[in-house]
Amino acid sequence: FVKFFNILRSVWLIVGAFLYIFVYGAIVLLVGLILGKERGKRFVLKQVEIFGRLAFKLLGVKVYVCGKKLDVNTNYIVVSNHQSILDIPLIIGYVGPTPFIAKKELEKFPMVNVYLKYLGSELIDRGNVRQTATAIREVMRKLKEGYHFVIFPEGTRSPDGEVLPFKPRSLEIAFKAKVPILPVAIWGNHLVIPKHKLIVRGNKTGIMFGELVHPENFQSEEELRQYVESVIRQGTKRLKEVIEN
Ligand code: DD9
Repeated sequence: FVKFFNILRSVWLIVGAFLYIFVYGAIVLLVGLILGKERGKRFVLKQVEIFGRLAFKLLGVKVYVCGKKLDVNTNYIVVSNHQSILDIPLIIGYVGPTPFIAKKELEKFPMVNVYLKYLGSELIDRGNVRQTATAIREVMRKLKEGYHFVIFPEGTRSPDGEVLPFKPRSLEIAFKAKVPILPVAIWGNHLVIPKHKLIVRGNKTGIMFGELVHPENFQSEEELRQYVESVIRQGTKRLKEVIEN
């Protein structure tokens, strides 16, 4: 019976995601345009946040939240481990509709790419040094304007959920810009929708917010990166215990 239920949920994932993201997503953008700049933006961002939370409800997945969510007026960079395509809805739903620093390949996903841009995300072409430098400059500029960003420093989704070593220099932007880091640990999304699969399996996931980390307290990007990586690794272990008990 569980298998049959999961097959139904997997079909629902594809149909539901299409209807929500493409059909409702287009309506939301249109209404946003009609409402005008300020009201329109508020409306669209609210809908994005609602989408993030509703995605889990619609898939029948319970989300455990540990730690305190930050006041959105604080300037920070969210650093999170990466397990599944569900990490994006989890973050926009539970941290807020935040721009991402992500790989350029995400541009290939229709409508998702429109929303990523709408949020102010910067997509980085890792093979293109000039484009990367321009994107990083743009991130720095937006940070000064008070934007938040999300970074997945493992650079890819972990197939078994275990935190992969953070890529060298992945926290350089935070280190150089001296912007506080909000460590976010995710555990469970890889069991719900595993990497490279479009099936739905588990029914529990979790997100944990750590304490803000201040880059100026570290001598180098490497020291900062290792510290944040260990905080997030511990966070995933703690979440695993919470979810399993
Ligand atoms: C109201 C539909 C929102 C679809 C959001 C996709 C978000 C990707 C960042």
